[in-house]
Amino acid sequence: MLTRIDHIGIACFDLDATVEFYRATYGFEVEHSEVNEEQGVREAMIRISGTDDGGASYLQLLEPTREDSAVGKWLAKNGEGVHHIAFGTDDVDTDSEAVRDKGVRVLYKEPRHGTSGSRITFLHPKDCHGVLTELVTSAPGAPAAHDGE
Ligand code: CMX
Ligand code: CO
Repeated sequence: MLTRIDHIGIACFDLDATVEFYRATYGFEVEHSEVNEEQGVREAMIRISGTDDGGASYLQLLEPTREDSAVGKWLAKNGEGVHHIAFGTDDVDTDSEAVRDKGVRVLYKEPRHGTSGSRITFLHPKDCHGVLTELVTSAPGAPAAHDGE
């Protein structure tokens, strides 16, 4: 079951400058950052709040590591801005199959590696009224998908 907004993905040209904007303007701090080579991103997770199911909501700031990545291509076309939304679930396998059965294109046959050992998949934006939609399940034992390290 999809229980929360896990994060909103925001594409940016300069991760450090964007992190600094969120810190200086709102006081938000980075909880976790990493490079995900498969996705072609350098990313920083900014925690916004906890939720009643033990998870949390984040902004996922994304800087491309290569021009031909999903975020690199999107930035070249659109400039900076909101790139995707991610719903949190405790069972991304079941939920992505259920969505697939409803005729929505799920981009990966099996969920792939996401932030902090989470498992992620994406739904095609053209089947979701223009919104690239991610489904994410936290790593086992993690209270939230993106516990700081
Ligand atoms: N939001 C809404 N629409 C989008 C979009 C986005 N983020 N990205 C692409 N589109 C639209 C394009 O505007 C285009 O529409 P038009 O044909 O009307 O112009 C159409 O989808 C095809 O776009 P494209 O530029 O040709 O790009 P591709 O088809 O090569 O790739 C997609 C699109 C969604 C398949 C690809 O971005 C993808 O695989 N995304 C999933 C992976 C990802 O985004 N990883 C980064 C985040 C990692 C993380 O969250 O951890
Ligand atoms: Co994401």
